[in-house]
Amino acid sequence: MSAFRYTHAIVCRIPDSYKSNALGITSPIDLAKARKQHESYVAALREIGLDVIELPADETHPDCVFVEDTAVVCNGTALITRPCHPSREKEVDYMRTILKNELELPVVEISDKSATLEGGDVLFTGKEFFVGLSNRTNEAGACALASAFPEFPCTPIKIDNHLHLKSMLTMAGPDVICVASAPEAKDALKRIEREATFRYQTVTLPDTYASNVVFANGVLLHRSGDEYPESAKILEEKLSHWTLKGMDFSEMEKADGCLSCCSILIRKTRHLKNIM
Ligand code: CIR
Repeated sequence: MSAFRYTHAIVCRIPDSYKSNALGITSPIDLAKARKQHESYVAALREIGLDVIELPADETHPDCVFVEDTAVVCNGTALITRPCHPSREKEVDYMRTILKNELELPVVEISDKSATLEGGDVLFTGKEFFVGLSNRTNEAGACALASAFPEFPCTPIKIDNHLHLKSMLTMAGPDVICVASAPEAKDALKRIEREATFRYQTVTLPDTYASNVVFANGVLLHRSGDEYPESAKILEEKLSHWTLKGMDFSEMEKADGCLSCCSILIRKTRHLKNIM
């Protein structure tokens, strides 16, 4: 079964505090527009067949909409991360409860107190992990990821000038990496290609934020042609075998967020218990 087939998604609604207190705001956020864009994103996740768990907005955590950073879920196990920024540290508490109690997933914690790890730095290709060593994720965090998922190769990739590894490259399908054309993204890709256990094709996009896509259940969610026409056109030309769905996400981008940041995708398998 493809690694990109999912049954559930976890998202979190946008609190009022997002408008002024999210980290890294680059220009004024239109909160109503942000919520509309987020609602369309959630609707798109439902359309592709996911059971979406929507967490309530948490005013004490202005960045709580960026759930991806709080846990890495793969192969039926959830690793609770250790976000680097103090204002985000406690976002994991609620996520842990949902993963454990609602989704009944085995949860792994990081015991090394020096470790920092954010989900935005974790790229899972379906066969192996790459983990960005960034301002948010350190080597101890990368080691914690490797020990939580020993069944997959896990390779650290040093990144420069971007928030996370997935701020400049993501999976656009099985074995296809969608990468930005910015020099730092090309450098990161070179490191990936040099160290990878498997081989990948690439699609290069001129717009860095457009390189963050979500591929799930045969559908590619990407930044809309209204926002990034050149990048959308390239995706339409090169990946027309998938169902493509363009999304506006300008108001998340203003706080350095992108499409993948706003969900944790999960494949929950049904176990047959006590059949004897
Ligand atoms: C932050 O700086 O932590 C948030 N404003 C943006 C986090 C984006 N998350 C992600 O790319 N996975």
